[in-house]
Amino acid sequence: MSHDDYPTDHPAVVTCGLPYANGDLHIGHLRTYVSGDTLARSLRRLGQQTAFVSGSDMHGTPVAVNAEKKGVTPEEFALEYHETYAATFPEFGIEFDNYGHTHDDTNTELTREFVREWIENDHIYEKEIQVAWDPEVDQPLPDRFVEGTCPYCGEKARGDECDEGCQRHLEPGEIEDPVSTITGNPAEYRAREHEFLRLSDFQEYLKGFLGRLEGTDNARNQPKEWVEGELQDLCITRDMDWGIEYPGEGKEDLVLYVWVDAPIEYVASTKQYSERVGEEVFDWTEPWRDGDGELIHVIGRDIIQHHTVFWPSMLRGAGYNEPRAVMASGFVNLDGKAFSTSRNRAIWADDYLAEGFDPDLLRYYLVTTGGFQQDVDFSWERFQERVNGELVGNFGNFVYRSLLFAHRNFEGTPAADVSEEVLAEIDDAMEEFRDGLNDYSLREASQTGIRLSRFGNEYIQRNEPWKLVDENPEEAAQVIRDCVQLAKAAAVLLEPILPHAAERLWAQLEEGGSVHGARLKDCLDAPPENFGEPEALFEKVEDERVEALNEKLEERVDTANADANEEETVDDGGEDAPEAPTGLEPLSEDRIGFEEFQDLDVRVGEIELAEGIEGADDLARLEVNIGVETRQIVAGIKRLHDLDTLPGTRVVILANLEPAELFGVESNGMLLAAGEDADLLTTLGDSEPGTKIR
Ligand code: B3M
Ligand code: ZN
Repeated sequence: MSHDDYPTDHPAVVTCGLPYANGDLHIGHLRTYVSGDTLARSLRRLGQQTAFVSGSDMHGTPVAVNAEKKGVTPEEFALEYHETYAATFPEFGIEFDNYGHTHDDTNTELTREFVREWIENDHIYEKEIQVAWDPEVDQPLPDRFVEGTCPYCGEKARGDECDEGCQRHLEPGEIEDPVSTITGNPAEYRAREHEFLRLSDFQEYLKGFLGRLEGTDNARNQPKEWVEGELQDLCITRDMDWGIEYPGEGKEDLVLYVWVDAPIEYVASTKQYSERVGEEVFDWTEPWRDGDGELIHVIGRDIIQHHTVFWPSMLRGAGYNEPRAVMASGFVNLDGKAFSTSRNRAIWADDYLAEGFDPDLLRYYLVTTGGFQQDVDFSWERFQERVNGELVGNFGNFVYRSLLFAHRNFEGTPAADVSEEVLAEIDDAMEEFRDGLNDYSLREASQTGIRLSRFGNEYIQRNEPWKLVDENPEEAAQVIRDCVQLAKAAAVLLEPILPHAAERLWAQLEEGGSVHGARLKDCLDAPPENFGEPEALFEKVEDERVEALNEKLEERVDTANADANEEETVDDGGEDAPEAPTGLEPLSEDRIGFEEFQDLDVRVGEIELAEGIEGADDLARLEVNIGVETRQIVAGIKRLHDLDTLPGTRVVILANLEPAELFGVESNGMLLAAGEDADLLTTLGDSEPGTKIR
């Protein structure tokens, strides 16, 4: 079966993977949501009826573990993040038709209905399995409460996912060398009864499904190997309090595995949307169950298996429709390295907004830098380059000069017909937009407007209307008429990716209605006869700004590093990785010789002066007397210690560390301190400053 091209006559649902409500949003998260939003807006542009939905993922150990660390209930913890996410998305122009959460009544009821359907259709069985157990606290260790080694690729893994290696889902009991993340003890095993969804019932179906599935290649190809081999059944229950209770008789002590109720939120969220706008406007049952429709999932590439193996089986087992497409994006890296949220090495959504940047700039960067499946590298330099080159220099420059010329010389759109050449150019762009979308290439679709404005700039250069106004006013009118049309077409084509800028341009053209409701064919509609003086659409990002942003980032990372030791925790681009057991780093396997230790020149020092570094949130400048001399040392302790009380304190210094510059101040040595609070090391007796430590 092959699908009709977009736009189809049936309603579409675009969903985005649900963010775990367990930490702050960074631009790695935003890549999925900006892409989903751009896709939904683009489909509407084509005239496809589209609902765009998502919600917060409230359950499971990703939330429970972090709530426990913070000492609050998972519900309280998750709800707070849910509220923050719901408020943050619109700030980036990510406008869900409905944004719910997995703990609300709609999802709770619908999830239990799904499970009842599976039971009724005989896809569920019960089995005794060995679950990881922490003997010290005497409790089961589901999912992220246990860490160990992936049995498939040998990488370090979490209880239910090989997040740093092959990205596979792991079933309870599969992980090797399990260690409790609560106490750090090796886990033991206990026998427990659990419920399973028999995935083997769907094996043949899944092979056919993958053949029909549209979207990105990775989503089709990666799961092939899994469905060709033996499919393991999915344990759908957990020994936990936090989650949706299993609906079967006498099973009240079990909750559903988070990956059961999470994707069902896609359906529940659409249902809430229908209930709000009325079924005559959008009937959720049509795409999801009773009729036809297009279900498109936008996700990160780490959760392909969940969306192409588990989810279609879950849908089919309950009599629901299957997804038409899965678009799985790469991650966002920072200067070539994965984000590390625990190291504060990330660009946070809030920080970006606090800088006062136009959200469209980031949208543009995230969607058009590199292919969808590739990881995208973020650096402020590249951000500046893309913004200044393409948005300011190309698109912004073209519309500004066109509209200004039109306003000054014609008080708006000159009375003339659009030339054949320009009409053909716009037609091509519209076609490429449609094709790009049908290929699931948001980058292609989004670049069409940019290409039009590049053409427009050349067109102006070539025709030199500033000369024509005097020499041949009619021809000048023609050229400018063409340019105003190109500008309007660019607004229509770029609205999905640059909704705010498109809105500004629409207002400058004094167009009626909203650019958000425009259709592709409006690219060819005549703009208003009169409009006022335009303003620049974008601001240039200056070099000094980039320098300052880099310094801020460096400072944050330095501070975080100063608090932690050398082990690199790499985050999965999603939520924070759980801390090592008991919060302690595992002991280093690598022994060093005494000579190597002797290479370290560690000395007693006495702080003579401690002051905050202006403009740096966390850094302090210290002068430390180490007997032979007084050293200037920069340390990330500004917020952790009362600096005024420090002079006179004896501390321990690594004296032969290479000098480094932190926030413009040279640091000549390192202050030794323990833990995240930077507990300063000192001496028990009264060794004099300069005494060597051995
Ligand atoms: N909450 C986040 C992730 O693993 C997870 C997605 C659920 S989508 C149904 O990326
Ligand atoms: Zn693995």
